[in-house]
Amino acid sequence: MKIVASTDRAFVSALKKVVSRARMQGAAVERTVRTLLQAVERGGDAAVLRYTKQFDKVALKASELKVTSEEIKDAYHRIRKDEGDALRFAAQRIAAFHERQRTKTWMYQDGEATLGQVVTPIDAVGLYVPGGKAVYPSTVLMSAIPAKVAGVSRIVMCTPPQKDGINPYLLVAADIAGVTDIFRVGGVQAVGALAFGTKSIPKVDKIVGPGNIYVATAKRLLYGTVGVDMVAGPSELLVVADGDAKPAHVAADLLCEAEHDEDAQVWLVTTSASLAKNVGRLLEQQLRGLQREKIAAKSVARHSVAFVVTTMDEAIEVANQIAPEHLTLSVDQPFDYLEKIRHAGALFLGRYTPPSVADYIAGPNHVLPTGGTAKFFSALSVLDYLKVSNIVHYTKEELSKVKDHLIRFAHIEGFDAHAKSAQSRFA
Ligand code: HSO
Repeated sequence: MKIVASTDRAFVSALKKVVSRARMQGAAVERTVRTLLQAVERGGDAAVLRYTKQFDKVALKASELKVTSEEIKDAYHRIRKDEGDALRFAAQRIAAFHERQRTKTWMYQDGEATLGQVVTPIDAVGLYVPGGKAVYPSTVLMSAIPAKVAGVSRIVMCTPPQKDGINPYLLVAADIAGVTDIFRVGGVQAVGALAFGTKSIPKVDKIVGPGNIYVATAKRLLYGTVGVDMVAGPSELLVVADGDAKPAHVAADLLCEAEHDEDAQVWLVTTSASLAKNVGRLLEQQLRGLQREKIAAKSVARHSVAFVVTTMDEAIEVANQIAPEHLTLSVDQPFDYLEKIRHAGALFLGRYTPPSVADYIAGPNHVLPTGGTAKFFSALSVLDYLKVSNIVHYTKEELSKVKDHLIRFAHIEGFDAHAKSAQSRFA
């Protein structure tokens, strides 16, 4: 791990590099994705099947795209009971947390009118579930349960076909979470099918979920045709730690995110130079023997940085500039700093909150903004699956009281018809 102190000349440029870390983009990728989306829009199932054969090397018929209820039942037999219990425990925690996010319909009468907002769920959503280097049943729960809590009636999941069938944990998680339809289709063809609809795959109103650069680009290009959630990139963790933090715990936490992806980014900001040194040493030690050692080692070698600063306020300023996906605050009184932290997808407070507890079983959502987008995006939530319609009601007396302002405003904009729509009621 590279260590830079705020007294070093290299500090500013090292921090700048992290702050302006690359977001997923690319003109060539965009051209390819546009072509594929157009083909799916025009060709429907035939195009989906053609690309599934070309990219996933799996030849399917249209009738095989949908996962059957027998396959889902069978998945329960392919996992152990204690594993099923862990999925159910997580699901119940996630549901309980997200229940609290539900917003309500409200109305008020202020003597001038009756006004309010009616909250309704989106009718149909599509969840994209990647099937590549790692499978994430936890992400199925995190994406589907808030939709269920919001009251979405059709929750469609798409995941790439695998030669040996779909991972049973994904199917069980989808079933527990209340997913209504599962299709074995991935990549741009899945995103296109969900956006446009095909004979076999229903059109949805919003597409949610992480994916590779092609999937992310497809979602970005379809923004407006359908709703999309945030564009999430490789995982990130920033640990802010004082000198009393345990280096072994900090190193272990950093590896939680590093093991996701070679492009995952982990950083430490600390007031203790010796902590930084020890964490660097332990990272190398703890890496050894991990199942995903190669991936974690590449992530650490390529991206990890420890910033050594002089005060906790400085540490938090660095954190706010980085706006990380995950921020761990390893200090004794973490709540004292809460007001100062402005940009982070999720905050893990204190010495006993490893990122992994929130990845799986704490309850809050782990689909979080990355790449510094925590400055304007939020964690996935029930609100992503709801929409709001404004309510306006005037009686004759109420309208009569305010109509002159309305008419004047309409004339300011040169809109006669607007003025007359109010005047005509009093002619
Ligand atoms: N850290 C990931 C979520 C995850 N971790 C799933 C393990 N499985 C992004 O928040």
